[in-house]
Amino acid sequence: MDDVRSTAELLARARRVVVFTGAGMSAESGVPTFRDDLTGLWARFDAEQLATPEAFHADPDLVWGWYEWRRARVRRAVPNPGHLAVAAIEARIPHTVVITQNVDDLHERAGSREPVHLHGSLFAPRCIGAAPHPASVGEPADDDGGRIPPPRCAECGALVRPGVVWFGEALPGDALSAAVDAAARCDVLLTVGTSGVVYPAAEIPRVAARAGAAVVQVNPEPTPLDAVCAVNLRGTAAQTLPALVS
Ligand code: BJW
Repeated sequence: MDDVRSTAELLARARRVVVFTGAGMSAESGVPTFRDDLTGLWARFDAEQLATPEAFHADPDLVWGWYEWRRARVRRAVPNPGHLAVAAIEARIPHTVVITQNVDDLHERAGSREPVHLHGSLFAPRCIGAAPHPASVGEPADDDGGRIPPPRCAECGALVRPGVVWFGEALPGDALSAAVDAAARCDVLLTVGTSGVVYPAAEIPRVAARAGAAVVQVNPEPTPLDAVCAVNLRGTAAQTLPALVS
């Protein structure tokens, strides 16, 4: 029996499933990954200048402009058959938890109920004031990533920042504990489209494996998670995931 068919059978028997996703999940929707050669964001942009709190303090207009460009790109993207297959898994297996590192909203738009966003969201900007609170901003600028001054918070006048988790920042505590809890209790964890190099998120498949779950990876390339996985399906999300629920 091939690995896709045996994984489909594993899923059909599972009672608690976690789907853990990374940037490769949305690649076939046209949203760039971070670390792929040539097309990855970090091949073209400097993470240190764009994705750290220090970068925002040093040059808020550069950082805000870059995130506005990304927000506009995601708004134009549509969920791919992989996102739809994840929502189908959820519909079939009620105790399914989708945990994503992605800051896009493609799981939600595909019908996933309440994905756990470990690294925040492009659509939840927040104020950097002393008591940080959500902030609303207007329609995204549809430009090429030039400098755009961030808006000021209507409540307290402080700068508004992207609602994502930058390097060196703690993950949202409620999201991380929900993710660890779901991973520790699942029968099957599917890890899809992540390089598995960014911590603490990369611990999630390991938590599931240590607790005895079957961990299955969907990724066209090998990753450090290969060793943790019972099955490695070497294909893309949009091609492989629909075959697991057909
Ligand atoms: C396909 C496909 C297709 C392609 N189908 N697949 C040394 C050792 C260990 C840790 C550290 C260390 N030095 C520093 C750290 C900590 C650091 C870290 O892990 N760094 C490593 C890079 C070394 N982590 C942190 O800083 C975290 N915070 C933290 O540790 O806090 C501690 C703390 C505690 C208490 C108080 C204060 C602090 C925070 C990490 C935040 C990560 N942020 C980013 C940016 C988010 C905002 C934004 O979008 O701009 O999150 S970085 C980026 O990486 C993004 C992603 O969510 C994350 C993971 O990337 P992902 O999703 O795996 O994408 P890629 O591109 O890496 O991989 C894509 C994969 O898809 C590839 O495998 C492809 O093959 C595959 N693929 N097409 C399926 N069609």
